[in-house]
Amino acid sequence: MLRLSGANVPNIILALAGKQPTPRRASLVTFTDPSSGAPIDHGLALFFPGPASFTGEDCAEFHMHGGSAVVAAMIAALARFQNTRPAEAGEFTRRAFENGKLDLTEVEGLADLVDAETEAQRRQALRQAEGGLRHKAEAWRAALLEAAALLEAEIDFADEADVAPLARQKLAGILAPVRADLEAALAAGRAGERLRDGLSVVIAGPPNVGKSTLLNALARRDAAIVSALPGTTRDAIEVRLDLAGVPVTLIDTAGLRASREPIERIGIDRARAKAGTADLVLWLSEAAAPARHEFAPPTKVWTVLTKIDLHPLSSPPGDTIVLSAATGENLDVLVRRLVDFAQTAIDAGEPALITRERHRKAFSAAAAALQRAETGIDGPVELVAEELRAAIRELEILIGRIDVENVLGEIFARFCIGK
Ligand SMILES: Nc1nc2c(ncn2[C@@H]2O[C@H](COP(=O)(O)OP(=O)(O)OP(=O)(O)O)[C@@H](O)[C@H]2O)c(=O)[nH]1
Ligand SMILES: [Mg+2]
Repeated sequence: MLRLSGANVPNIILALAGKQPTPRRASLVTFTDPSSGAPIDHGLALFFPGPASFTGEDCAEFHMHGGSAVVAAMIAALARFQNTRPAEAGEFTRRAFENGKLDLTEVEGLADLVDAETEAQRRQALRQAEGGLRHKAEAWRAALLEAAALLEAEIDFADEADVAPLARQKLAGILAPVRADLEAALAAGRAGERLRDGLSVVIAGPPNVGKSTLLNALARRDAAIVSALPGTTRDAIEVRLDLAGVPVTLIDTAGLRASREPIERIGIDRARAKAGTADLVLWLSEAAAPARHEFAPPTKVWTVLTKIDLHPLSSPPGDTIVLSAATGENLDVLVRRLVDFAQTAIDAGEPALITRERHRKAFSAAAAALQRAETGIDGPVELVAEELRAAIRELEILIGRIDVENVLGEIFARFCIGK
């Protein structure tokens, strides 16, 4: 499918498809090369007149048979029109943003929807792409603008003594609920960001205990080399898992031991670094030779004893997990606990509003400004007004009304061409 946007679209449809299709209806047409009059293909043409289109401009879609020669002929025909060029990555979405069809949080939601790997990610992204965050932010902004208007009235009528106390009371009644909403979203923790980014679980332990065997068993494929030689794994090996809708990166690492071998030592350093930033470390050692781990809080560590087919344990200590990656015994116990862990990590009670660090910054700066406004509410009116303006400004940065240039490039570059 070829997608077009811009003022030239009606001319191009007419020239290539021979007619102007009814808006938003698929029409069967013969695509023709305007320079030679020769047919290129039969297909469907759709016309979406602006401003009621995705980008807000006139848009078209040409659905053709997907052979590369067909597409090349269509692109060659298009290239002969003036002021027509291939889109850049994310350019359709960028135009939609610039034409006010989407706000910045909806653009981010759309980017996340395109990237979503799991059901839970898809639901979160769709909610945001449909304006879940935008509508809240706009409601807060409207309330704060109303509060600002009350303050303006007070500044204007400063000599009429009865305006002030009433207005201040009303003002506090507007600010407090907005701040409460912002703080509730902040208090929900990083669940939204965690779901967006996924969790990382590192498999660590001494050499030869079955780390790579466990990774392969959980990934259900031979992602890592397994051998009876200690020190087989050097580089960190990552596989993506979908644990009940939560994306999890499972990372197999080099066995930790004192080694003189320079390459192995690099691998061991990497293993420690990965474990240090992981959401969870699975510390593996053999049931026949349990080993202590070396990690300190806040690193979260689960102890796993392996190869219980060789060394059955009747009563494993505490909440130690005992399993055999080779026979699969108790693998289901580990998977259940991992699913619980993943779900707890992303469960904020209700759908998360904050899905990026950028949102978190805006929320906490706005909440802090409102807090200062409330504290000083009986003080000089100009100071209260200043804090209110700061809070409004943060919400406007959030929805992309102001101060967006520095984030736009980064966001749109991550879209693919045609989006
Ligand atoms: N019997 C038995 N053998 C296992 C089990 N898990 C792994 N092994 C064997 O133990 C040896 C080492 O397994 P790996 O998965 O390569 O161990 P590793 O911890 O990744 O080792 P390094 O990468 O060297 O640190 C291989 O011969 C595996 O077949 C198990 O649960 N039971
Ligand atoms: Mg290994």
